[in-house]
Amino acid sequence: MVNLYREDIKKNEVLDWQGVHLFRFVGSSCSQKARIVLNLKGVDWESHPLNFLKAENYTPWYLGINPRGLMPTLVQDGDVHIESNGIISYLDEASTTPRLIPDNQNLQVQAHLQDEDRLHFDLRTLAFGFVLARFLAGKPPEQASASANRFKAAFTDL
Ligand SMILES: N[C@@H](CCC(=O)N[C@@H](CS)C(=O)NCC(=O)O)C(=O)O
Repeated sequence: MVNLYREDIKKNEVLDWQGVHLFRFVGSSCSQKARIVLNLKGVDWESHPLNFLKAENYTPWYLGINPRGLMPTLVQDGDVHIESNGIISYLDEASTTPRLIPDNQNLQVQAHLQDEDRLHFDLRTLAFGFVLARFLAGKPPEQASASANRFKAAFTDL
């Protein structure tokens, strides 16, 4: 679990937020994991959608909350948590019903989550370096903009 130090949070207003808040992008698998667990656990949470196609995760405002500029970020009663696998493990421990990671399988599950995190990092490199870069940039300007719009439409907030 990565729980940021309060003095590292430059956007101090989130330190006063009450309840559960999730910064997320609709097409982000890491955000989806957190959303699935929040909903399975029946947590009442507030959604803060960010659009990474508009680089909203790299604004000074968001970087002041999550210096890595990645999603998801969970804010609970002013505490800021990053890293999706830490977030889902934390949420599972915070309320015991339903228990999604049984105690007697926790070590194995954490090992699988670590593998998944490493795999995700590799996939991100490939996706950003080859798929998205080609998709959005390697075309004539008019086509690039049409493609970008189609890509954006595919990720229209659900
Ligand atoms: N290890 C991090 C990875 C987070 C991550 O890479 N999130 C992606 C979405 S799945 C993201 O924010 N990408 C935006 C970017 O790389 O600019 C976690 O599990 O939370």
